[in-house]
Amino acid sequence: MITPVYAIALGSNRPGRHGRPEAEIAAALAALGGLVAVSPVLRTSPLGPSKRRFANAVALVASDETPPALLARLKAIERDFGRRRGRRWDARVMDLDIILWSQGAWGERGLTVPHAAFRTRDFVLRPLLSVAPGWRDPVSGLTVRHLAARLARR
Ligand code: PH2
Ligand code: MG
Ligand code: MG
Repeated sequence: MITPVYAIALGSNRPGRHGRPEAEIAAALAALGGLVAVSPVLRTSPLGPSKRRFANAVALVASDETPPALLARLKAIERDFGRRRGRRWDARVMDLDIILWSQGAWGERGLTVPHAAFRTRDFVLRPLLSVAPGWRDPVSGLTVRHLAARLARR
């Protein structure tokens, strides 16, 4: 059987032990493993209360893990990278979010895949567009290309 693929969004706006946010992203990609494709790393303006700019990227990762199992591994990587608990949307060394799963939608155990907000986030859609333009969102029925064009028009 073909291994399922996840689209994972990476974000960093605090330096950590690997260095600047771009270096944190590179180290997190290595920690993820199973890389099928990686977008360029973009510098983006913060959405929300944090004042520091972000480095953002999207990776396609091949994995047999269920969404909750992958989420637990992502949280462990975030902790290992020095992410602190605290205010929601505070500056963070590493944020790893599950955006899409090739097996479709998941909505159990407090985890929603596709990511509930990815359709309106430029810092997710732009890097996602560069690695998976034809991926169809199972909820809206629209491709990433269509979602990105729609957001750019707003
Ligand atoms: N992540 C957030 C909130 N705001 N802004 C940018 N530019 N990039 C992010 O990754 C980001 C954000 C919460 O996870
Ligand atoms: Mg996030
Ligand atoms: Mg997150």
